[in-house]
Amino acid sequence: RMLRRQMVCRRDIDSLNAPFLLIYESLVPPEEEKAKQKQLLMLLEKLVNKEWPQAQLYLYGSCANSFGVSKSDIDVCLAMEDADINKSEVLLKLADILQSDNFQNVQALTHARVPIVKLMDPETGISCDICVNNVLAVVNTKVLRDYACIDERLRQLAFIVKHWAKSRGVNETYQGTLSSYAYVLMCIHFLQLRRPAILPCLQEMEATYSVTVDDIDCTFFDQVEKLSGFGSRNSETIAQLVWAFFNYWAYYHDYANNVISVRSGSIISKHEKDWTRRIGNDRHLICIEDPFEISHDLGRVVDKFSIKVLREEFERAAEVMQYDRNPCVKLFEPYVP
Ligand code: 3AT
Ligand code: MG
Repeated sequence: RMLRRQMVCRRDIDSLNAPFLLIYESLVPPEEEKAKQKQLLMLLEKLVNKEWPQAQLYLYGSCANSFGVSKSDIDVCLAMEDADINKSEVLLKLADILQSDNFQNVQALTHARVPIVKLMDPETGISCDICVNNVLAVVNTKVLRDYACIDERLRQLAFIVKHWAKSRGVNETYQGTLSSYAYVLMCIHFLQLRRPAILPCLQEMEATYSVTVDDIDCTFFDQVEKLSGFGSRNSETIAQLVWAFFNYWAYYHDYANNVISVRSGSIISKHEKDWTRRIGNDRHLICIEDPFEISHDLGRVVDKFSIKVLREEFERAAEVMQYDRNPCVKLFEPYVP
C-alpha cells in the first residue's frame, strides 16, 4: 500500500508545546519515589549479601535509564562473578529468602526468556523484577541514560511516546507489539536523523567507555557533559517533534527495506543484515537493531497481525497530530476494543 504523502504541519502546532510539557512533567517520578527505590535496593542488597557475599545488585531498565514514569516497577540485576552458577537455582534460592523476609507476591519465573524473581515490597508498595547476570541490560541502560543527558527533548519525546503506547495498548510484547526499550531506541534514532541533528551517535565517537559482555564489545563515548548544547542548532519544539515522529512511522519509514540503527546513527538495509525473510519466529516486519546485540531485532516480537495494529496506530497518531482540535487528549485516549 502507498502511504507516503507530503504533509505540511498544521500552523498552530506550537500551541501544543505547553500542554505536551505539562503531560511530560506529570509523568516524571518525584524525588521521594526515587528515594524509596534506593531504600528498597539497599534492603535487597543486605539480604542478598548474607547468602552471596560477593554478589552485587544493579538497577537497570526504566528506573535507571531516566525514561521511567512515575509508579513504574523496578528492574534489578543480581551480578555474580562465578560464571558456572545455575541461574534457576539462584533464583529459587532467592525467592525462598525473599519469602521468609515477608516480601509479597514472590514468584520465580525460571523459564522466561529472561528468568526472574518477582516481588512486591509491602513497605514501599514497589514491585520489582530481579534477574541474574543480565549485564548487557545494565550496559544498554547506561547508553540510554547517557543519550538522555545530551538534549532534554529526548526525554520529553520518549515519555510522550511511551505514554501514547501504553494508552493505546501497543506496548505489550506478549501481544506482538513493542517494548518500552524499543520505543526509546526509536526516539533516539529519530533525533539522530533530524537535520541539524539533535543527538550524536555515541557508538561512532571516540570510545571513552568500554566493557566486554558475553563476547560483545560495548564501546561508546560517555563523557556526555561535553556534549550539552549538541542539538542547539536545531530549534524544533517538542510539539513539532511529536508530530514528525508519528509522521515518520506512519508515512515515511520504509518497512520493506530498512532497519533503524542507533549504533550507526543511520538507516541501514535489511539486505545487509540478512533480515529479508522469516527465519523461525523472526519475521522482521519492523526492524530495530539492538545497539550492542546487533543480531537482535527488537521488532522480532511483531507478527503479521500486530504489524497492522502498530501501523494503524502510528497513522491514527499522525492524523490526530495533524487534524484533531485537541491532540493532547485525543492522542492518549485509551484503546477500546
Ligand atoms: P517500563 O517503564 O518498565 O515500561 P523499561 O525500560 O524498564 O520500561 P522493560 O521493563 O521492558 O523496559 O525492560 C527492562 C530493561 O531490560 C530495559 C532494557 O535495558 C532491557 N531490555 C528490555 N528488552 C530488551 C531486549 N529485547 N533486548 C535487550 N535488552 C532489553
Ligand atoms: Mg521496567
